[in-house]
Amino acid sequence: MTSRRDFLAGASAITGAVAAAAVSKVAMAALPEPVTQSKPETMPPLVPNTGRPYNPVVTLNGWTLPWRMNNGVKEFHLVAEPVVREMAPGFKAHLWGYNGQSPGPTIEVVEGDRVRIFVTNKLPEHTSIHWHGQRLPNGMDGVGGLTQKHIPTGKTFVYEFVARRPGTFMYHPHADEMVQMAMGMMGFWVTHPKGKHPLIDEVNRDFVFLLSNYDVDPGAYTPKIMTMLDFNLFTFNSRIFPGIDSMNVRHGDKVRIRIGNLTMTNHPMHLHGHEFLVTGTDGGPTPKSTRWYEVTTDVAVGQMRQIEFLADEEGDWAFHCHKSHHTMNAMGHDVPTMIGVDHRGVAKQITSLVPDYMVMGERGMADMAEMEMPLPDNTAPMMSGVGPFGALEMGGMFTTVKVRRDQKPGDYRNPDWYQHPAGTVAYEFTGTLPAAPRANVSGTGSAPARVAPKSKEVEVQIRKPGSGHSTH
Ligand SMILES: [Cu+2]
Repeated sequence: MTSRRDFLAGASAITGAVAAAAVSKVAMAALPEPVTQSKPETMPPLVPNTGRPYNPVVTLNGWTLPWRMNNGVKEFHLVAEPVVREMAPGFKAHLWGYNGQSPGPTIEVVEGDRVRIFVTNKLPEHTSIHWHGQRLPNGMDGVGGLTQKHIPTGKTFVYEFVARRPGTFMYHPHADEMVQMAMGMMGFWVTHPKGKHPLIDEVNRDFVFLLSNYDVDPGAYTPKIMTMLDFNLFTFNSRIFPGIDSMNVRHGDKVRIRIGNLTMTNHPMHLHGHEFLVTGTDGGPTPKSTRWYEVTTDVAVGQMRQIEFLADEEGDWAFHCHKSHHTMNAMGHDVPTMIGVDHRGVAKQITSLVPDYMVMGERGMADMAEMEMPLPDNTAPMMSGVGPFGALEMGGMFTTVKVRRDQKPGDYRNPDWYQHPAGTVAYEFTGTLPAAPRANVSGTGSAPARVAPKSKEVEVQIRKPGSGHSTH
């Protein structure tokens, strides 16, 4: 949770660095001072104080990289380096990133800007940066070995190009990619339109984040880089719920959320309570004739999507990946399904050998969210987060969009939980339940089944939770 003081301290630290970088003429010939940020809180938008004006974005649990103007060129300094990223309170991962954090800082420029980016490599191996989605000279495309020499450890390379196309982009290494992206090297890039654009609307709030995945064993700190598909942490900007900040907006705001996917699988991103339009991809703004309302949009690997909606329903609205395994934290997947299995006999025998033995999953997994199970030193519970009505039973790629009437324009602070008007929350029915009429339990097919001569019907014995006796 971010206090206002943290917010202001963060904002002035960043703008202070910009001001300092804009002074000395001698310094202009040298590298721009690298700016570092290691706090995991969402930093307020970086309002541009030089160059063309624009409406800045907010990076979820991240920040925007300050620049300096040098003879009309926007100069940035990225430092590729090992970082410690707090993925959620109490859980830190040793990643690789840029300028103190994974993902790296967001870069914001304006269509037509000439951009010069100094990239210093402090990693133990060579690297490069590919500017995903940009129109640029081939030699600036950042593919190690193909369009440039790799950046050796300890060296600084310079990329320079004009941001020709407005839109939603990202950056990441194109050198030992499998390892470097599995370690968290990536960042967001937004090129704002230089004036009114027929396909790019002005919005009140503009949030950005990248999807990434990691495989960190409970108790460990470093991701397993050889994992191909079976990741155990699915993140927004290298954070997992409940470590992901909410997106706080004012009732009636037009909201844009930009998402890029650098994981190993697709993520159907789902918003509750509102419909949105997909207004752009990394290919640029979508033509209006191609837009239709959705509540879920799939973001495939290596894709970016920007969605827009009118936040006109008050409340705390879930926003998450719709793959249910992606809203969970570190867990083993080789657990058998135990629903309906009667453990009682086995549990008694095991308890005599392992006194702390706990029966799991007999009634589903919801108990896990409330279980006070001892965890290894450095990990996150599989699902956690406490809401106003109890355990949220969520982890990973989950957060909320909080829509409030009293959220001031430009205020991104986290309001308290939504106060539901009386009579608008689901409630318990306390009358008597009528006996349920039973339909015929046998199904039918489109053609008669050929029944093997000796087969007989098998029905699984289910013990109802808490009922203590077996029933059909
Ligand atoms: Cu997902």
